[in-house]
Amino acid sequence: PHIYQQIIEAKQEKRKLLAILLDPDKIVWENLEHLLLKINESPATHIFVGGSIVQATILEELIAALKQKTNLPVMIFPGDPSQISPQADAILFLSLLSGRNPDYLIEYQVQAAPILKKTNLEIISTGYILIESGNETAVARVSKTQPLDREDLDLVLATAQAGEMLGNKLVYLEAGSGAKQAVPLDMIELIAQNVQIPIIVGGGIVDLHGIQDAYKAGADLVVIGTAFENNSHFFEL
Ligand code: 1GP
Repeated sequence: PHIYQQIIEAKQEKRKLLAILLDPDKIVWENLEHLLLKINESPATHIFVGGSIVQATILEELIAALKQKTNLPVMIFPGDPSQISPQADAILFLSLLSGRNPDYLIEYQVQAAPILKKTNLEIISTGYILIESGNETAVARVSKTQPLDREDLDLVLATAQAGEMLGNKLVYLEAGSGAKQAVPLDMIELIAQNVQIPIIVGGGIVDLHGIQDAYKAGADLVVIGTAFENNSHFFEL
């Protein structure tokens, strides 16, 4: 379980972590070499791979390229149990705690368990909490769940704490890919002060200030998807 151990150590040493999220469906394959180069030049510490709907062969191809051409840990960030690849290093074993759709709370985890047992993937159970972001995001649409009200700090905190009590190793505060508004900073702060496990924050963060602000509020790992997807020079700005 060394990837999780590294995340814990980074938290203890107050070293902030950064993940680039790659959606296999949005990869422009002609530009793959360039993309890999930019990932290697970036300050990223992790690569997340996943999306709402992903074709299996494309997933395998992308992970193979990442493992060959980068040294960063590749973590699957699955939309459903079809998105499991034994070539990755770890998987965020998500439970969508903000929603009340049993498929995303337990059914998909039951389906995934026997598949995961046949791999050597490091399994990192993650309480996944979708926060309302001013626009409908793919997570809400595909999971058919309501995000939590961005003003209801008490409910978000109770949800994160329930996740921690259930044994989740990470909490992921998610505004959704392409969110209009990122996770509120006071929300990150409150969760950081009241849970012990590391906090991932992502969705709608579009500039370096947004990353710094999330870190300052208490995020341990920030996820950047769309901004890097739209501009491979994003981290040079
Ligand atoms: C989505 O949190 C990630 O799951 C990243 O979102 O694409 O908005 O950066 P963006």
